[in-house]
Amino acid sequence: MTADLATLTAAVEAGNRAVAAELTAAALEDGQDPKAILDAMTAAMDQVGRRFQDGEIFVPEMLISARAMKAATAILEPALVAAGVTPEFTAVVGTVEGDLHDIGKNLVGMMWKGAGFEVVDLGVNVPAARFVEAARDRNAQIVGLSALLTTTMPNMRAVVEAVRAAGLPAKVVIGGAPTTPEFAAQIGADGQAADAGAAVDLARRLLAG
Ligand code: B1M
Repeated sequence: MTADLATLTAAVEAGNRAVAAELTAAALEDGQDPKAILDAMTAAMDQVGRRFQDGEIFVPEMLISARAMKAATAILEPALVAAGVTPEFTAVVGTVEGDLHDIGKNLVGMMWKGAGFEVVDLGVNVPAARFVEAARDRNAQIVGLSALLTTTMPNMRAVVEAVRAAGLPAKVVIGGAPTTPEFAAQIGADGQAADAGAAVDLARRLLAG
């Protein structure tokens, strides 16, 4: 198989897991730069995020692309580590205390990984103190909170307050069906994203200063 990076981008975007993995292995065998291989996959996920935001594709397609990227990055990871390519930013993500919904949160985590962030996924039902502990331990630049229930939304405020009280510099991003930009402003979060593609744009915008 020819290790053409444009074909790799297309395979990840189409969610063709086997081809994406094979092309990644072939590109490494050809001696191509691991960072260039990663950039080819990230370009695919950028496009997936845009198409999702534009309503051209839906959750299943996005999940399939994210899984193709996951399979390919697993092959690439040892080469990235050996080449000293480390993610520029770390994001801690979780569903807030009392809330067990994780599909949207997982998508956001996958898309952030696709954007080249290191993602520390704390899972569901995460208390404020756990977000603070992980953000501090991992020197995270972003803390991402998900909530799907109107009854658990107030727990987002507790996390924002705990992150600020701990003096952490991380930007706090919230999301989930019942959240709004107005609610984010009310609780002192740095922003709200309506979907996983928007979460990538928002994080990049906040990290750019
Ligand atoms: Co639940 N549930 N559920 N549920 N559930 C909803 C949310 C509900 C709207 C259904 C309804 O009544 N129509 C309703 C909430 C009503 C409300 O509060 N306004 C509800 C309820 C009431 C409940 C229970 C209380 C039911 C009960 O037990 N009586 C219970 C609560 C349990 C708990 O959490 N403590 C419950 C349980 C469950 C299941 C366990 C059965 C299951 C969750 C399984 C799982 O997640 N592993 C479940 C499901 C599947 C749903 C629905 C049907 C689907 C949610 C979903 O995964 N959507 C949901 C109804 C619905 O949304 N149509 C419902 C797909 C997902 C991709 O979208 O999560 O919105 P979403 O994520 C999007 C965006 O919101 C955004 O990006 C994602 C991708 O674009 N986003 C972020 C999400 N997090 C983000 C974070 C960001 C940025 C963007 O930055 C960090």
